[in-house]
Amino acid sequence: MSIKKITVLLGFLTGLLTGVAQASLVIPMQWVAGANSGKSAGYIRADDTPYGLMLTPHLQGFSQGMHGFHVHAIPLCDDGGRSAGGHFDPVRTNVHLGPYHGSGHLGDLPVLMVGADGKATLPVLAPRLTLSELKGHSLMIHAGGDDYSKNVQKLPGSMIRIACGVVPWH
Ligand SMILES: [Cu+2]
Ligand SMILES: [Zn+2]
Repeated sequence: MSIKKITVLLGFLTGLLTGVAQASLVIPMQWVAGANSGKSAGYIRADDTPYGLMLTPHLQGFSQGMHGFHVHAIPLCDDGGRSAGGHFDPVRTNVHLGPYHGSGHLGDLPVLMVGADGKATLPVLAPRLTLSELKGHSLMIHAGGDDYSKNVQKLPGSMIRIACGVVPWH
């Protein structure tokens, strides 16, 4: 075997091992609405924990209060976030019930809380999700809140997509 082939093989094996060992991902978030569209809104770190998927936001520039937060199905943020599709729902429940209900969208996450300084730094825990399930989808933040119910559309701004991030496959 040539040195070149061995180098390639070692690189592949190292990649495989780090892929297996990896329990954390950083997802860059971008604005998809308003004057800052396409610019960075910060990032979200995702970690597997014994209690579920922990999402730690490092975000700035948001309005104070509660913001709806979901995993959307498609790993795209174009067209004002519309290309991300609907909430990640692998077993087709077709119902929005929030992060703590076993029979709704798997992509329903706990709301993000934004402080008076416009920053979101409080981690949230999604007990039904793992990092491997998050990969290949997108994270979406909405203008308004989320009540973890079928009536979420009635909340002001709950359907408006303001920040989005594509979750890499690895
Ligand atoms: Cu959403
Ligand atoms: Zn949902």
